[in-house]
Amino acid sequence: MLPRLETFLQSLTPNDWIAIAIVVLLALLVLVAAIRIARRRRPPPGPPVPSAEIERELTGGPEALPPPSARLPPPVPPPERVPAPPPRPEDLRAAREAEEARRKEEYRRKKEADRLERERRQREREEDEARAREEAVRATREAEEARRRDEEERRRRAEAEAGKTLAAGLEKTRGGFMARLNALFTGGKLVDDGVLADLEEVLFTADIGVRTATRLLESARERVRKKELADPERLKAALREEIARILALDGAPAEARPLEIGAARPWVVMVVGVNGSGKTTTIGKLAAKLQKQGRTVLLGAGDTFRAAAGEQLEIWAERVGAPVVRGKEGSDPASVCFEAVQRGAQDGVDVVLCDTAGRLHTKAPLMEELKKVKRVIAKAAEGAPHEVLLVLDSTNGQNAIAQARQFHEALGATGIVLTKLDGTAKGGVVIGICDELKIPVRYVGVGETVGDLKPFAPAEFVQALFD
Ligand SMILES: Nc1nc2c(ncn2[C@@H]2O[C@H](COP(=O)(O)OP(=O)(O)OP(=O)(O)O)[C@@H](O)[C@H]2O)c(=O)[nH]1
Ligand SMILES: [Mg+2]
Repeated sequence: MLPRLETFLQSLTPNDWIAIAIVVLLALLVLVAAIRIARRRRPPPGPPVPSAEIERELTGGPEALPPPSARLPPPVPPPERVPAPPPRPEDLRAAREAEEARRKEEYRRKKEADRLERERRQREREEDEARAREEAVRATREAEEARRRDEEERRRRAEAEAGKTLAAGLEKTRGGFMARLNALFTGGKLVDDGVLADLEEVLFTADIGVRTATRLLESARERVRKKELADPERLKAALREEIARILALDGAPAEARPLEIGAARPWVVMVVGVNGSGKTTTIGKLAAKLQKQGRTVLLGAGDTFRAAAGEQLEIWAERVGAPVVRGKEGSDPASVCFEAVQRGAQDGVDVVLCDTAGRLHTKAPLMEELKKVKRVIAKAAEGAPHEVLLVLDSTNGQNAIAQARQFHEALGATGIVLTKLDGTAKGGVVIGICDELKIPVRYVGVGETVGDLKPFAPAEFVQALFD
């Protein structure tokens, strides 16, 4: 074999060798080109290939991989473009119809959605309107209720301010003593001894006091005897006249004589009476009245017997907006009144109303204590007290007359307030008081509210009793 190869090699001409060299060179070039193509088509990077392996691949080592052309998948030829066949007219029509149907459906759905939305909005609007209507109805109802409450409150306040009428306050007396008196004069019966005996009984049980009852009866008897009054109506008129005369203190004007505020400042009013007769309440009502007339008022809490008395006066003071001078519980009532008058003078107040106790905690008798208060007040301001107002509870009937006498003797009352006429049938007591004491009744109390203190006008009083 070798000798043959030798002879073959020797037989080669230089041109053959050149040809062989060219062939080898070409082969090498093809190999390099193949490697490059293989690299370009390599799959996405995987785990790094060890450099030794690459070496092997290049050098064609013992485990040389098959040529790259063999390892790589053959390149995918681009899809061959098949020209679409021209659409058929029926397909075109079907597509158009389908598109149209789709649009119609879409339109229908949109319309339906719009309709539902419109309905929803309408419903909401209606609900809103119904709510607004309900709200308006409620607001109107509430406004109406508030208006009615306001009106009721105003009416109540106006009523309280105006108070009961005298006739309403005298309702019980009219139904008691006066009803019995009036009954004597009905039926057209001529006045005889029988009628006079009945009149006597009515008068003596009418809480007007024995003295006054006797006076009225004697006057009636006298006129019947003189044949002046055989007609019961005339007897009634004569009685009415006589009562009016007594209430007007025998000749004084029949108009009201309420508290008069003189020139002195402060004008000091000392209010006295037994416990529970209505002193503190009367002071409150009076303060309201005076303030309404434009007077400035100061209250002196001279009832130091119990704390509640001072508090009660303070409540009234607050209600009418008047200042109050208070002492400690148990302190000397005279010194509290003194301080009140002094404060009134310093502050330029028009009227000082001094409350006093109806019962005392000291051993001193009430009258002595009140006399002392009066004396001390006199030291605080010249001429004071300018009025000693005696408050009498009409429900006490004839006892009120006895009290009036006692207080008047001790303190020299200058005016009387007869309270609680609304709660008693013993209103006739006022006739006895006027007849016996000849002190003007300034006011009558016909209830507990601020307007229930009425100036006492004899003519009006008689009318309220008889008519
Ligand atoms: N119905 C009615 N009650 C009245 C009247 N005046 C006073 N009262 C009531 O009588 C009660 C006693 O009244 P007060 O003012 O506390 O009597 P007071 O004289 O100050 O009594 P003391 O402080 O205890 O001495 C209270 O409940 C008042 O509301 C009136 O004219 N009519
Ligand atoms: Mg009191």
